[in-house]
Amino acid sequence: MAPRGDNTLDLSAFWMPFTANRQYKAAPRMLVAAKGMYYRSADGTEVLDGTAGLWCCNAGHGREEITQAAARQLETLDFAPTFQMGHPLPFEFASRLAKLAPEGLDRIFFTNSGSESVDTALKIAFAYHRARGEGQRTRVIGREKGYHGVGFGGITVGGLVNNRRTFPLLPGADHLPHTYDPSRNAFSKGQPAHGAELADELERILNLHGPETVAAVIVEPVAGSAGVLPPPVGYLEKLRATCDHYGILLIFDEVITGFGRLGKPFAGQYFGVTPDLMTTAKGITNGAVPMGAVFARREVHDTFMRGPEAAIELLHGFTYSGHPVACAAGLATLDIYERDGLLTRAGGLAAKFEDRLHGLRGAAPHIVDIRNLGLMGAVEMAPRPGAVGARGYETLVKALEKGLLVRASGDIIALSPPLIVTEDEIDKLFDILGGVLKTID
Ligand code: PXG
Ligand code: PLP
Repeated sequence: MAPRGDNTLDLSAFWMPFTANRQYKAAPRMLVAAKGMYYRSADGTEVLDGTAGLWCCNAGHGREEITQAAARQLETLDFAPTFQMGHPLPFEFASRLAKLAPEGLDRIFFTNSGSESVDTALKIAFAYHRARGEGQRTRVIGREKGYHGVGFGGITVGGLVNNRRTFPLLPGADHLPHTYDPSRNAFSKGQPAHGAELADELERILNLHGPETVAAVIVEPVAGSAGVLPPPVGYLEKLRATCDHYGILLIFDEVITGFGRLGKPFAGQYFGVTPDLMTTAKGITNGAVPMGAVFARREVHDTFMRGPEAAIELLHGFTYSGHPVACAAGLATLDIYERDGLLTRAGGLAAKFEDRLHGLRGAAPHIVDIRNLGLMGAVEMAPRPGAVGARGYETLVKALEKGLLVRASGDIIALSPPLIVTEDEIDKLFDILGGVLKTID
């Protein structure tokens, strides 16, 4: 597929993120436009977006209100500092977000990405304990198979070995075991029945290190990048109870699950488990402008507000924390989410999505597991002997040829369509994917 429909584009200078650069550049796949549920590729093919971009375009593409709001904001106030200065937009946006947030998480720190949100949340956790006179709490606990972005904090608590092994990490971290257990849970619909006891491992880890040395536990309520792993029934509740018992902050990383993916604004609300800190990004602006946010329980925030009033309470922030254009895009995004009921819409589509997803079982060879919750789903294939990831990659390429964008990570195909998806489009998505999977040898 020729980029831009011609061969004049030089691909060499852009060092692509999380990409096999040489493989890609030898056979580039370019998207050049997007509207609603569809991308258009360079050769003019309409491509159904099965992944909301990279899990971020929850209201679909090219939303006029967001475009207009961002353009107007650029004309009115392109940039203004938020360090010891202010402009109205982040105050307005934070107030709006606070109304959607899980009970009590109404203090909001803006970042520019999920990775920045995660590193910000970890820093808040350390500083919070220090402000309370418990500066010895310097450890953080993540989970195997977790993905928390690519900052040093995020890879330290993350649990995907390939993202970690190359780099030095923060000291003192430890990890809960992952909850992937195909021997008991393969082809579970929704939350798996088995594995709540894996949360008891937290107690063991805390006793190994001394619970008074641990600042925070961070997990994705549903692991996304690892290939959609919903939590076992009762698991998150146990983590919450253990953290409460030892005065440890529980952080939910909702970069993917936030903004309606499970049929509630946030996964904490879906599961009825409220964290102390919540990290978000992606859907906060519908993917249109980079932005992230950390939501803090008010008591965590207020702990910082006790020193001298002239002192900066948290020595942390980004040039673009609360960027006017991002806030304008975010406010317009919330208008759409609320007007069109998108933050709860996944609830009404989840059963149809689940039916069609699990209908792939037996319809194609090599499928060893299927998992889903809300409008998140994954199909896992056994690796081809000696070629881990080949089946996943071939599925991605063939699906694209048939006009469907899916996400391949290893031999797992992940799906997370925009929350505007219709039942007919769900049918189309699975018709195409089913046809492709049949051809994968
Ligand atoms: N936390 C979680 C739970 C994420 O899913 C991040 C942090 C980092 O966000 P940024 O904005 O820094 O990328 C993420 C990002 C995939 C995929 O297909 C997942 C992400 C990003 C790109 C691809 O699995 N998640
Ligand atoms: N590096 C240098 C030299 C800087 O001056 C700054 C910000 O002023 C940064 C990094 C951090 O950039 P940002 O605030 O966009 O994260």
